[in-house]
Amino acid sequence: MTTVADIDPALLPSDDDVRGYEEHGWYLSRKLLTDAEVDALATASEGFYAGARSRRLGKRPPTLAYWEPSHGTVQRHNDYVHYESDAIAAILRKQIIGAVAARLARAAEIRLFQSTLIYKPPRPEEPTNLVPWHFDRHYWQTCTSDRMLTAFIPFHDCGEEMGTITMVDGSHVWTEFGGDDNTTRHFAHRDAAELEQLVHDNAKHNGAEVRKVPMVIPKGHMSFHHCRTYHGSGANRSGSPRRAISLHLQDGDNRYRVRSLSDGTPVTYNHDHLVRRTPAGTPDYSDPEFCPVLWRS
Ligand SMILES: O=C(O)CCC(=O)C(=O)O
Ligand SMILES: [Fe+2]
Repeated sequence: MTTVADIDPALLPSDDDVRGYEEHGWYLSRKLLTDAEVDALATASEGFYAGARSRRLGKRPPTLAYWEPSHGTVQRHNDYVHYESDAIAAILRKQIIGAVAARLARAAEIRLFQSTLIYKPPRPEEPTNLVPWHFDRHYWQTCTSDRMLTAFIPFHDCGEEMGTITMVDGSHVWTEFGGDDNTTRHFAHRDAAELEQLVHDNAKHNGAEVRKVPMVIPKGHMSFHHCRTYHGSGANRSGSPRRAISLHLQDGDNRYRVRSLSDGTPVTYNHDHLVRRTPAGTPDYSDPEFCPVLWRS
């Protein structure tokens, strides 16, 4: 663990940037990774797709996203890539990423929560490339924290033509309207038109407009979004694959909590099938094997 002294302060969000994040629900970082580090992520991801693993998950939890070559030319999602690839984890654990997140969330500690390797093939008509509007807190209902956040880390310059991640500005402060049991279901299993309507209904309910802001991310930079910020992304109209990692982060205070659907069915997160237990017998979201500390100030 390193300390504030080892961090270049020029790479951290300024006080104004932190206020901007609190107002808008997203933040575009400075250049946090060198070109060599970004290239190493791309190379490691190619190895991963070809089958290389440092270790494998002991079991497949029920809603694991896990692309395999037999799935073909669809959009690829691979959860727990920080667990299965040491080469990728080494870069995701770079101190500055956790330090930036800590400032944005005003947290003393940041732990990794999840990481997903993503690949959007350069196929403009590919329907699975579309990421419908959603916010990540819906998938994390068994978490106590409302301060969790995500870093979206492309492996190249990433702009609109590639179908970059797009934020609905300021939507993280909206009061939710029309939330139901379905919100826990991953966007890949939901109707995009219905989710588009839901975002407009929520804006209206809050007397707000839907302002969509595509994150134009230069190589080595990354965008951060609050766990209640609506976001999504469109087609990859460029001639190259859009490669990225979504690095989901939790503040040090985050813990497991019991949640149930309206019919009483317990909500689970994939971690609940993998992580160690706390002395109270609940899933431990600070299990260092799956949720390592990235930053502590
Ligand atoms: O791949 C994208 O464009 C969106 C990824 C996403 O939903 C996230 O980073 O939370
Ligand atoms: Fe997301």
